[in-house]
Amino acid sequence: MTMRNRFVTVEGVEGAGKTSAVAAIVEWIKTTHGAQVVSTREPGGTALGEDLRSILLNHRAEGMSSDAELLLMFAARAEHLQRVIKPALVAGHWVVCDRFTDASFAYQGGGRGLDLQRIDALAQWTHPDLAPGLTLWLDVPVAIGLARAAGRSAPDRFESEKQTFFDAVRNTYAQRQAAEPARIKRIDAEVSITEVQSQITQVLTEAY
Ligand code: Z5A
Repeated sequence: MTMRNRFVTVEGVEGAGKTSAVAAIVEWIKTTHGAQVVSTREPGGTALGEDLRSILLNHRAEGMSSDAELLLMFAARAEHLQRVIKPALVAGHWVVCDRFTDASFAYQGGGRGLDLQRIDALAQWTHPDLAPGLTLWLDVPVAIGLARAAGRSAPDRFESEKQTFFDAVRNTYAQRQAAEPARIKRIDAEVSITEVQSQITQVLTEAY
């Protein structure tokens, strides 16, 4: 088996539990490998990326075209890769990222219905030489995720989408997991946080 890189990403629909998963992964890396970990997120992770995140998540009276949304996601990603992700990996650190390119396939491809080949072209453009070593897909039925996330704060532009949008997002994650089972590991995220964390630990232990 080829050695995995130290770039770990976490994916899932809204309310899947990515926040506590990222914390558990960071803790596992520090305890098990005693290594430095950069914990980051997309869209975001840089000053420009966080500005783009606000633009992407805030409601806009005139809406946003799906192409503009996709390109802004990849603009944020290009900055993130160059300023944060690649330098950290080159320095031998681990990088744990809350969402990455799989989210563009799931949301802009599955959710918005954009051509997956066009998304792949952008992925090849921005990171032809880098893919996550491991991706943890926290899989939860959409209704449960939405119920967990409800009432946190006023819904942003994505959170205001309908259940059918998130069903398409979830289906796309499932297709990607089926196509790349060695990289993308499904975690049953419907169970308690403790049980989710023990699955995560098991996957990490097997992978690294
Ligand atoms: N997006 C995109 O479209 N294309 C892209 O390329 C990228 C992103 C990179 C922002 O992402 C939006 O950007 C996102 C997709 C889009 N929009 N949506 N939806 P984000 O990841 O920052 O935003 P988010 O998906 O809204 O994150 P989230 O709702 O915070 O999800 P989460 O991190 O998975 O949820 P959580 O905060 O960890 O958990 C939610 C609640 O559930 C919380 O109260 C927990 O305590 C609780 N919870 C968690 N796990 C459990 C379990 N196992 N049992 C019971 N309760 C639980």
